[in-house]
Amino acid sequence: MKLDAQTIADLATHLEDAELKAHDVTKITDAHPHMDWDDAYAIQDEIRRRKEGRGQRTAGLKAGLTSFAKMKQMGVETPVFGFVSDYMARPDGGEIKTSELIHPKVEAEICIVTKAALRGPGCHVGAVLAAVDFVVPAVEIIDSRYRDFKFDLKSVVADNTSASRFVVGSRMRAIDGLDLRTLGVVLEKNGEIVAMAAGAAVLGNPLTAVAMLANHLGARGQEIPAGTFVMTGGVTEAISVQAGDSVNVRFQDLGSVSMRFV
Ligand code: 0L1
Ligand code: MG
Repeated sequence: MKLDAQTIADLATHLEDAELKAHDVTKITDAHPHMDWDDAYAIQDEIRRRKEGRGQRTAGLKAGLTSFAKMKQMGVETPVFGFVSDYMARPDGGEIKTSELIHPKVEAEICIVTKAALRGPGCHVGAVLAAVDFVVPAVEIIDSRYRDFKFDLKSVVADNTSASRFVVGSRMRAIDGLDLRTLGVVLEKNGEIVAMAAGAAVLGNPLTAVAMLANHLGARGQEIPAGTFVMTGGVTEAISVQAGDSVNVRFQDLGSVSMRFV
């Protein structure tokens, strides 16, 4: 690690303030060009500790930048990992206040809930298949705290991978009988189709993102506990939204997830 404990704490306050007060900041690597990946995840961990210290429960884990479209959109090749908190959840069909956000975008995500713990190294799709309790659809609303989306990956990791809001669908399905690779997703904004993809867009199989998350945590002496909601990453590029927009995402075999931005 290159940053000391005080700098990590200060940067966590800086980025969480930006999230909670919905104001943008410049990327933190401008002032800390030598920070490394451990520093970036330590800042994210500190943000999580602060939220949990205030009684906000961690509602799930997320993988981001896992689809080819999203990697191309952001010009990156590595997935990143973060978390979502309970206060970020919004009901299916509900409203999302844009006044609480900076420049939101939506992502359609195939998600799972685990029934057994997953721990790397060596976690693979077979182990994930055995540990899936059920599959659910969701839409993640990401909201990078960085001005004009000018960031690099370490800055994004420290900023909890732009996590901001999420909406989980109401239909859950057992994994046997579903092929997540061929599961089609159609994203509509204001009644028009703006993006579509199949699950294979996420690293060939969304479950690969779960295995990568388990291996990432395993390298840090952690695991994905049983009963964890895991978001595997947007299947398409992220779509910008603003007040007045409505979004409806149709997931083959999993129903629809919708929301209105007000
Ligand atoms: O969920 C994600 O794909 C993370 C995205 C992080 C970068 C961004 O804000 O687009
Ligand atoms: Mg996402």
